[in-house]
Amino acid sequence: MPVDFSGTWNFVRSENLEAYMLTLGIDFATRKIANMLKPQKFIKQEGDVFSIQTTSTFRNYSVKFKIGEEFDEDNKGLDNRKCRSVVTWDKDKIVCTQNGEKKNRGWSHWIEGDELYLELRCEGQTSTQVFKRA
Ligand code: VLP
Repeated sequence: MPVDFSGTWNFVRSENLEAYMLTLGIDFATRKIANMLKPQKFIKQEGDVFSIQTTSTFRNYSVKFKIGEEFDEDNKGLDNRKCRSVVTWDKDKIVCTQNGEKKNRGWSHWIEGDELYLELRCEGQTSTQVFKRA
C-alpha cells in the first residue's frame, strides 16, 4: 500500500527553523513571529496529485503539484523567491527540489506512525518540523 499523506496535521515541534530562515534572508521581525507559530497542514493526495496548504495565524501558503512534473513556485509570503520546483518519490518520501537562486533548496515529507515530518533544506541548513494527525 502506498503512503497517503491526506489529512489535517497539527504542528508539534520544529528544529533549526531560525537558521533555515536566516539562509533565506527572512528579516528579524518576521523570524520572531515565525518561530512562535504552530501551523496546520491540510494535505490532499489524489494519486500523484497533491495539494498542501499550510495555515497559521500570521500567513498561509499553498502549493499544488503532480509528482514528476516541474512547476513554477512563487514562495509568496515566505521569501518570495521564484523557483522551478519538482517533487518526486523516494520510497515513501516525497522529495521537492526547488531550483532557483538558492543552492540545495528543497524539502521532504514522510510519515512515521501518526506523525508527519517535514525537512526543509537550503544551502546546507536543515530544519525539521513535526506534525501530528488531527
Ligand atoms: C518563512 C520560512 C512564516 C518564514 C516566514 C513566514 C506558512 C511543504 C512546504 C509546502 C513549506 C513551509 C515553509 C515554512 C518556511 C518558513 C509563515 C509560515 C506559515 O511547506 O509542506 O510547500 O514550505
